[in-house]
Amino acid sequence: MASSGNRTREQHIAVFGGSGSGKTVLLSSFYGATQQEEYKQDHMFNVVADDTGQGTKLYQIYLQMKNAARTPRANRFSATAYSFSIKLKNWADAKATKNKPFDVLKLVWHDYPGEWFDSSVSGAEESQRRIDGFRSLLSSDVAVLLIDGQGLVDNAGHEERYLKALFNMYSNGLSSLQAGLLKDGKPLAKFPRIWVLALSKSDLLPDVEVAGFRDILIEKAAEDINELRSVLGDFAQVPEAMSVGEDFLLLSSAKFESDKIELDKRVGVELLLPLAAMLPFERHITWAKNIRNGGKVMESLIGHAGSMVAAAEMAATLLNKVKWPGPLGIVQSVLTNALSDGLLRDAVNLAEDQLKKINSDALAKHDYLAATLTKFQMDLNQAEKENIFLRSPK
Ligand SMILES: Nc1nc2c(ncn2[C@@H]2O[C@H](COP(=O)(O)OP(=O)(O)OP(=O)(O)O)[C@@H](O)[C@H]2O)c(=O)[nH]1
Ligand SMILES: [Mg+2]
Repeated sequence: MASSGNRTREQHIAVFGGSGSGKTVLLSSFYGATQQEEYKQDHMFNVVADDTGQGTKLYQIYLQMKNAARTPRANRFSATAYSFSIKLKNWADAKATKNKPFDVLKLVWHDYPGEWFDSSVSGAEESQRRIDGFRSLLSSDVAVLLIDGQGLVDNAGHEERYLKALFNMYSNGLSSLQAGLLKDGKPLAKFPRIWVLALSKSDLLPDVEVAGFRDILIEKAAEDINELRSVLGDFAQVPEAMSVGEDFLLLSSAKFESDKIELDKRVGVELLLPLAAMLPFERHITWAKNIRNGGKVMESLIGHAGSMVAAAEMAATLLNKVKWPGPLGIVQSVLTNALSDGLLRDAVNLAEDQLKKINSDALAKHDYLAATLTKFQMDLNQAEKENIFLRSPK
């Protein structure tokens, strides 16, 4: 996450799922779509893979699916991070972004091999490799836990069989890594604090809306989700500042048929960028408010993770209200002022028409950053209306 002095805002997203649950296809579907002309025309930014070789490989997977109905091979024991720059089309127009705390957005996507959860670890070396791989995920802001639609279809009527096994796999897998990840058992300041539950391959369950998906999970696996929440809570400082299993999402990377894969029939894939960019911001403001009211110190969040600073920066960027005090501004005081101003809360509670207005004003001023961020909020709101996304009510 960026702080003052650094013009880049990086959001990390980690995608977890058992082997074959659709992680690699999802990543390729996400990236491949951004490389299409239509996408470039429809958006105020281009998505560019920072590592050209990685980008080429991902795009190849996309094209092979699209043109030859070929699916990717399973990842074997290697966790990989993919870094994408979200390049605003007027990035060269320095005037438009000069008063912004940041002007470059990056999305770092961590693809974690499902096998690491599925199979028990054999040997010290592999165990260490798994811990190292996991450590790189710890910088993520948002974790997406995939629930495989195929698993629900295969266990129709007895979904608990699949769900219990899945959540236990996550809980046990994480528990077993705990000793290796925590130094002297001390909880971490930086840890993914938002764990979204996502139904992958939702095209296999065409009648299930996001609320129905949530209901299946709660009805059949509430205890197991609570257990996972408690395991995750042991990893992080200020565990009150976490949302585990409060947000739900439907995903489908493509429509898979016997002889073709239709990559333009997708659900939820385009939401991952807005989700990674906006959810941490929104949630941190809620936590800050609640934890302050509880008389607790936010310092651990502010000091170590810089998340509140990031939230204040985001609010300033969105609302276009505050003049940012320059690269090495007194972040703490800006933050305090912003909070007492109610500015942060304003920024997350923008009504639809306010959002639209800020969005069109920003566009008129060629402030593509504010326009993009407001569009992200609008996309999330729209997804809620379309019953593919359910945001934590908190
Ligand atoms: N119907 C449907 N099938 C999908 C979808 N995404 C993936 N699949 C199927 O699931 C298979 C596995 O997907 P992958 O993305 O390779 O799975 P993974 O999670 O990366 O698996 P590992 O690499 O082993 O961890 C694909 O080969 C497709 O057949 C989807 O959105 N809808
Ligand atoms: Mg894979």
